[in-house]
Amino acid sequence: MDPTLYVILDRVAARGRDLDEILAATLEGGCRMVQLREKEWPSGRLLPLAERLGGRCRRAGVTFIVNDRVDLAVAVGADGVHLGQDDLPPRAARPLLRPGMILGRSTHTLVQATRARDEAVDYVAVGSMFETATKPDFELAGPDLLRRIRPLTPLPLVGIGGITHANVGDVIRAGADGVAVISAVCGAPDPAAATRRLLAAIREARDLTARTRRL
Ligand code: TZP
Ligand code: MG
Repeated sequence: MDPTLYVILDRVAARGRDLDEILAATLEGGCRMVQLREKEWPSGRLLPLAERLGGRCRRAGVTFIVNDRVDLAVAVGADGVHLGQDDLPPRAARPLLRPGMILGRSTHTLVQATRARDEAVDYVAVGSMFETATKPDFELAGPDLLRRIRPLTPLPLVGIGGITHANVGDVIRAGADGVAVISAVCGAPDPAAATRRLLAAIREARDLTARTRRL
């Protein structure tokens, strides 16, 4: 699992554009971890799309995660599932997963992040980093929450919410191992170029953080 740039494919955010094409473009741009997020379609309709996108990720050696739906993640042989605070708690979901499957958890507070750590999840998403139109009921946490969670766990921390190439540095400098984005890639006119630009900004922030630490 390399969560440096974790691209979430969301049909609504893609506004009618084909998710297969966006996936191909973001893989071309260098993304190594992908999530399928579908809030409306019933499982039967979603299954073929999840199989197709998951198959493409598998062939590329890229981690493929399904949002919300443990059953679908298992059914399509995904690498893992991502669960929010209103989904199955990790202690209920873990026994349903195949051994070795990744379980990610969304958190918005220090208490939730501490609980996720104690529930043996594999990575913790922290958000929302900034204001976002993608999730109208977002809770604004800011990079400062991530900075406060950082010393509490060695688990990979992934910032999420309103992240663009212009502000991603703030999230990395706060201690994130990576960032998850929806609109910055799914809504971009050129998703491959957007992926490359985000990765370049992440690398720059990491280099700067490493240099600062050595001083
Ligand atoms: N969880 C917290 S903020 C958010 C989710 C799913 C939305 C992220 O979307 P975007 O477009 O990258 O702001
Ligand atoms: Mg959810």
